[in-house]
Amino acid sequence: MSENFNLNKQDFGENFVWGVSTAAYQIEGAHNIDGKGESIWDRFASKKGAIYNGQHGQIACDFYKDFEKDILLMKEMNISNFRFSISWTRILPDGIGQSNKKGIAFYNKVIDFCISCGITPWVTLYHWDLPQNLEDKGGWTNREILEWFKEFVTLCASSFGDRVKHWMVLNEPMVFTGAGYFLGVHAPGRKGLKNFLPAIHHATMCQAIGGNILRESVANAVIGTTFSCSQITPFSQKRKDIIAAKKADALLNRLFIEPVLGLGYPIENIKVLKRIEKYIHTDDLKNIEFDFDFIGIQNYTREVVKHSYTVPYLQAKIVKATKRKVATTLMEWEVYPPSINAMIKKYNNYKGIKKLVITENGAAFKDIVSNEKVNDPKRLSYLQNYLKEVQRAKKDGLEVSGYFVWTFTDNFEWAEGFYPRFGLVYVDFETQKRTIKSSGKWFQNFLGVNNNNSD
Ligand code: GCO
Repeated sequence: MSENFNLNKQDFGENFVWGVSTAAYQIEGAHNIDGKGESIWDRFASKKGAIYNGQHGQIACDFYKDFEKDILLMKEMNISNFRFSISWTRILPDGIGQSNKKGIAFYNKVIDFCISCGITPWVTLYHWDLPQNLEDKGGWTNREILEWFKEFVTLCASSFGDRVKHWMVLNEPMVFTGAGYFLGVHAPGRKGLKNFLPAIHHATMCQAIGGNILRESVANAVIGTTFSCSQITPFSQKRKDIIAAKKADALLNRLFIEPVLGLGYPIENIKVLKRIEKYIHTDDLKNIEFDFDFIGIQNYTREVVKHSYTVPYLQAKIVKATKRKVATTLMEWEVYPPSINAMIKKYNNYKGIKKLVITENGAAFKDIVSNEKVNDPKRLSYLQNYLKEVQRAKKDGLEVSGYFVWTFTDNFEWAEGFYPRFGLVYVDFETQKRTIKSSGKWFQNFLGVNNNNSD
């Protein structure tokens, strides 16, 4: 178990990639500056009751204005890989058609500044901020998104591909389709299977579409895409709970990766998924496959799952960590380091995956500034214990090539607003002042042992 050995950077190997992850809407602010168009998150955040305390990302961390300050701080903290996303409406205000020079110039400045600081940019194409204009035409439920997405990716590849070599096509399709098009708790706030199923299929198609465009147009591209994943434990050893856990695993962990690998959708485990066939055109299941250079997995917690007659379609429900009385983060997610190890194992078992990178892991806890310091022992031990599990996977000979902390600075945590702070660096959102937390200082020292870069 994690306690039995010390964390040792050397054990991860010289080529292991260390970094931090962010997303455009969560940090940039400048929501309507320099020609940026409206995204579904701009619109959603303006709806009453959608976000905690009526908050929004109009300013967020002000990264748009002050990106140099944060990138310099990254450099100071020995962080050599920076994952960020491109805001679609900053470079294509209506999602399609006329591009916006100022938006493209912004990302060029960010990329060039990273490179001048010795930091490798890792770009996520889509981190949830769909153009509102495209949502008005049906968004992810409209098959035309395949064409819209092509246009967006082509512009990104031609604008940034000469310097950006590390790409991720989508961020967590399960979350943006599930929370955004089934539960309605994230933008665009739509609900039900009739939205969810087409959104799933089109997002899965876009993974491959994006991959193919990057492959054709960016020389020496290292192409990935990312998935949320959590270890699923059945509540009891009763047959019903075991079946419920299998269904949850199929939905939360397998739905988006398996079609890419040519394994199709996990319809056997989730009967209602059969209805997705309505949206599948001839050749789709062939065109949905793509040979990614790496798969990004994002793990925070595990879920305990139990049978339930009342949950439609799945007959399975999550037994909340708070109910189980286990240690949790501010998101009420269980702190459970073995989950990351189990996920590394799980994804290692797929034949078609060449490389795995942990593209997100981290925790929100209550932070208090005192004497210009933020002492955050819970986050520190969370990160250390999860990292030990990554190290253990490495020692066991499993493939895992990198680790990105979610996240660099505290930022806008979607429907939860600014309340959950995930950063290595504290942000005072009134003054935009940054204070490196003790976890951040620890990470800085850990990375400083001997500097390395991405491959
Ligand atoms: C995610 C997102 C992040 C979240 C983080 C914490 O991929 O879910 O990338 O935007 O902020 O996961 O919830």
